[in-house]
Amino acid sequence: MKFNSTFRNFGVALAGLACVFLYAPKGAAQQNFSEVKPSAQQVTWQDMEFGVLIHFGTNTYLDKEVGEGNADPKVFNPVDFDADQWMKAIKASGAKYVVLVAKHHDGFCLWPSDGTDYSVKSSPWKNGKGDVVREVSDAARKNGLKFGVYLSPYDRHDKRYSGDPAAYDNYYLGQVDELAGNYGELAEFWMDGAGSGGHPYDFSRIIQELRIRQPNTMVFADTQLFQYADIRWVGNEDGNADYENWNVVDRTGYLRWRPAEADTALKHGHWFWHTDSDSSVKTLSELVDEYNHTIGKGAQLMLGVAPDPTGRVPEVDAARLKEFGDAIRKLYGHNLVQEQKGTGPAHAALDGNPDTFWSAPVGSHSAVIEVTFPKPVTFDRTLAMEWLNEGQHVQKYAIEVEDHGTWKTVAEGQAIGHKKIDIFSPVTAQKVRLNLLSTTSEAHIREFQIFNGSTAE
Ligand code: FUL
Repeated sequence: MKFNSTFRNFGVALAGLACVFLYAPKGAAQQNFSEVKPSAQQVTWQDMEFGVLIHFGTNTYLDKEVGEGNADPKVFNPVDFDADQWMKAIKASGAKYVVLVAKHHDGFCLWPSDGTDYSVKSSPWKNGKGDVVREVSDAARKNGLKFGVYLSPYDRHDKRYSGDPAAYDNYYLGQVDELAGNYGELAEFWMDGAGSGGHPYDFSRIIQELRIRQPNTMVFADTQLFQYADIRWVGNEDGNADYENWNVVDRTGYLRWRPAEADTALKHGHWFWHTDSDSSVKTLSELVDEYNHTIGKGAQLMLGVAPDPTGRVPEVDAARLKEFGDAIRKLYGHNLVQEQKGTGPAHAALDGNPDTFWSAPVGSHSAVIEVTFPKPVTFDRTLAMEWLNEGQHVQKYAIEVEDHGTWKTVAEGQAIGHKKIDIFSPVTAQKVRLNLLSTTSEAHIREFQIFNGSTAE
């Protein structure tokens, strides 16, 4: 079931302007789109590229997507709960971190929160002594995955939510303290309030508290959180950043670096497990397309995984996650620049190492990265990455191949950003180039890679 995700309202102007644009809200210093830079935390987060969002709770037992908040906690009883099995299944997909829905809109808490009894402590699971957040955070780190939480501000169970918003803020703040204080470093903190448009929250106090405990966490935003969040919603739940993806956006009058996150479920149309879950899993080719249209468009992919009522990731899902990880490793694991010994003067962009970058001459507004192979190679896609620490500078580029002495364009675009994958009909050439046609200042390119997906698929 699709639940009012449009609430996250994407009505904020994208700041992808193909020119240097001076911007100044009344009384503020002028801002320049091309000079806004990411924080160190945002750079680290963007490098993770791929996370998994886990939905599990009383909904899992009641065939529901969004509970009304009146489910009996006694229904929650995962008799075969195995967080390690979840993490192994997720790790195989290539994800770098997990975000656990610690409380969804139904208000049921997966940890023994002090502020309510509506939690695992009122369930028969482990005689009320269990803590899903503890087990998942431990298992994630043990399996080399970073950990984060989703704590829904919208709460359909707690009476204070509609009866006394200020008291509810205190309750919510207490939960932020528990999650931010007791489960180690949180890579991301989702405050997704889908369905609570218009409810007054004291977000400035809540965020201030969160930042004290978790200074490096990345806050995922809702419209009411534009001022505070570090990340923006991509605008749909279809696994598709279907526009030129600029990292700098207008946040109610101020330009900010707000990278896009594209959340989409492994299942068609639902985040929680349902009785028909085995048949709704996305196909491998749908998932690969989603990868290309999210990570391949410089956005973070946040894929939804739903453990079943026994407390395990279903075998069908685990198998698809592994197939997906294998397919991506195969598709993007054979960079022809390395394998076929392509060379060119922009060595640091051609070395297969995203930790090094090549810079165009200082002050330049265009540049070319050329690769020459010892003999012609066939390929159908390229991957480019900008070094973003100093901002996003490429504003127009083309992928070109040499054909009997003339350069022919096989793909073109505007934004490169963190990563850009361009896919086209297979072409055979000995010389290939990334032609940076327009850059706001000198370009910094981490990688230019070339692949033949037609043999990998
Ligand atoms: C949405 C929620 O309403 C869905 O239930 C789900 O949690 C998704 C990830 O975010 O806004």
